[in-house]
Amino acid sequence: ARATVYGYPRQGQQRELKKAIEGYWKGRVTADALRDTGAELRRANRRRLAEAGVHEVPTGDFSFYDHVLDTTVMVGAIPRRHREAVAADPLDGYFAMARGTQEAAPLEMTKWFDTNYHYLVPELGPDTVFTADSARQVAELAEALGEGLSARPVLVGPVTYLLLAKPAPGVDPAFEPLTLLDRLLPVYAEVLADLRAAGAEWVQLDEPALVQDRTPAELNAAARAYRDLGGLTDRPKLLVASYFDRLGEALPVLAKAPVEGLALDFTGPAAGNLEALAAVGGLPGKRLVAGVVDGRNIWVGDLEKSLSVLGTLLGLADRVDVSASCSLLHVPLDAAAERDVDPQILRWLAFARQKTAEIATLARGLAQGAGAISAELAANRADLASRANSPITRDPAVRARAAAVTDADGRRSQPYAERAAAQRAHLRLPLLPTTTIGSFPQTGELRAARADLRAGRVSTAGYEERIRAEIQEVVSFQEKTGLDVLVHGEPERNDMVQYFAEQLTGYLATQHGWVQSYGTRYVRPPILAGDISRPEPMTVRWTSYAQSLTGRPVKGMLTGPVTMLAWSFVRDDQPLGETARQVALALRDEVADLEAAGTSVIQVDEPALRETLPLRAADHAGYLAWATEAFRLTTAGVRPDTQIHTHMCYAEFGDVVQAIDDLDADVISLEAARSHMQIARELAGHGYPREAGPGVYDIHSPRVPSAEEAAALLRTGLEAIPAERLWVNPDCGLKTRGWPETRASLENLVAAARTVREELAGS
Ligand code: THG
Ligand code: ZN
Repeated sequence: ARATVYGYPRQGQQRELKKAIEGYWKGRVTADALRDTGAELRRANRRRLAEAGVHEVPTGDFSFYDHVLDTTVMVGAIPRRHREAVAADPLDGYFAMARGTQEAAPLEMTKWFDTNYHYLVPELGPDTVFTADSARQVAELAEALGEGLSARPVLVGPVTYLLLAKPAPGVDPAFEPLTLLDRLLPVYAEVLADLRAAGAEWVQLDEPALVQDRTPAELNAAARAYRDLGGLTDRPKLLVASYFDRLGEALPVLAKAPVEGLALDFTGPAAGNLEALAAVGGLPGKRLVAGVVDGRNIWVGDLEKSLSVLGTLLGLADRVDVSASCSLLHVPLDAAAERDVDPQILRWLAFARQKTAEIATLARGLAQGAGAISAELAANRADLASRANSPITRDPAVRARAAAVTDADGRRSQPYAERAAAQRAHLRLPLLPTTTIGSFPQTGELRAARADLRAGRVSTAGYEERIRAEIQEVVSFQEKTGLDVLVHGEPERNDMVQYFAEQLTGYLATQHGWVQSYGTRYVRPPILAGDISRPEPMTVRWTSYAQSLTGRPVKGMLTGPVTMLAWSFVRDDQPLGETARQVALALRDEVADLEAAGTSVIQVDEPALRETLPLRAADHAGYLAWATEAFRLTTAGVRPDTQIHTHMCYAEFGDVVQAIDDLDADVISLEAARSHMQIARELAGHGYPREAGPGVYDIHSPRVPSAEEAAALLRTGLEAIPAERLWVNPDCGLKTRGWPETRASLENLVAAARTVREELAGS
């Protein structure tokens, strides 16, 4: 058995890649220097992998921005508006597609399946002409072969590429990119021939789109694709890889295809692949690459359990190799770099480097028997026992409280209609009340103040003085502008998850645990390591301070339990719902403290509610049940006259409208400006009974909407939602905006509300 992986983190231990690329954009780094940095990072990764005992290293997984964009280049599907730039300078043209230029908009970005990585969406149409450009893949293979390594190029497969694409601008929105398959396959054939000529024995084609629910036509397309590619004579051996979930009805399709190997995920929701594989009679005559090490979470795996799965698989294929469930792109580089993590806890953690070692150990155990890895198995057993028996993962008080939760804890004390009347009497807001989503511009000075605090250049008292001054400014601006429900502006918060994670017991922060979010942007997801409790209030001080400055209501601002989980590494030793419940109970106490401190409006943001939806429809109900329970547990303990808000963005919500309804929040604000209030119509169509604020100001660009434009969107909103239940707000928080456009936009937003109120009064 051999050890292999499908991909490795690209950034380097000090995020050298980010620095080089952003330096190149600023003109401080030459193209040659950037290419050298890339080559050096690839060489270092290959060396790491080989030293850890990986027998077959991946190539082509590296990227200066995104591997789907690299595939777009490989198949020549450059959008028309970028062709000139790409022809003039391929590197600058590549970044132009990723980031846009004055003249040409970038490709749209969206989530890579249910990970927190974002890819650039290919734009295709009936006129798309594909042409093969295998240069990058060939060159990166040559680098590895030149070092005497056994290497396997990794490509996004043709079916997944087309299923991830969307109709190009100007193309009929009903156009289905998959209809281009027959045109795309010859291009893949050419790339495969080039890679064979360059010395590839195997090529991996990634088809994660096949783990989603697929129509018979889509499954037929997959069958055709691999019949055609398998039937080529001038090609390397083909390994078709799937990950993130079980293959389901696509498993028999791929098992029958004339390819030499399949790579399957056997972790988490994909564990069902084991039984399904036995049910189709295994993969006689084929190579199976078994993803038994969780490639997207950060826990040390159970080696004995994995070895037993591998043993079962031995009987189901011609040859079994060992890998992670997916590319290691989705985990940080090296747990050993964490200096501030309790050494006890550090033993529970495996980042990319540690996972690679696990894979190599398992391959050795599979090839030579468990006896050959007895020392590793013993150490692993001790690490797992340390985690299972630690007071960190077993806090009796937290467990007792979670076990005592009843349905009543998740129910408001009065039905919506009654509480709405109580809230109206208590808050006395005008028709079409105006508000913002929570954050105000995070200026360079604020970030510098935080850096100064961390570095000890400023005292805590000095820092807090600075935060209070900022809150004062934000509150006075909102009063002057005439907003109705104010916010404190969140100047004290870095990231909306990290801020809370730092204050909750059981949560762990990392120093170097960067994971690519998109392009040169990274996040450092905190780790839900133990049972969660809240030693003291987290936000009350700042909200109360803001409230002390004004007679208007100030909204309390919290990040909801589902988003806390979605943007963290989660526990794998208990169901997600249980972790969500613990987080919810901690947040419930914060809600109670805010209310007790005189906060009448409390917003609990859940931007990740939609994006966390499982890949398979069969799993949706189970997810939505714990997700809504956690939100309700967070919010339902308040008085009837306390108004609960929530906010969602980043997604189309059409398929979770019922879940949004089930949250039973009094008011929801949603991203809507770019889709011209589509969500307002969807809520109305569903019969949504509560208040809503579909955004009338698109905060994703510095453009200032005119008052007339915002008023027009409001009038559109009024066609779906009656005035008594319509709020006026931007699409999302203002953290990334500058002050000048924020000022002008909010003034226009308030003017629009006033205009439409007058129209309503006069009609
Ligand atoms: N917080 C967390 N996860 C997220 C988002 C978030 N996932 C989804 C989405 N939002 C991702 N969006 C971004 C936006 C900006 C950046 C990263 C992800 C970013 N990162 C800085 C960088 O790489 O330079 C580093 C920021 C830092 O210092 O922490 O700009 O809002 N948790
Ligand atoms: Zn938002």
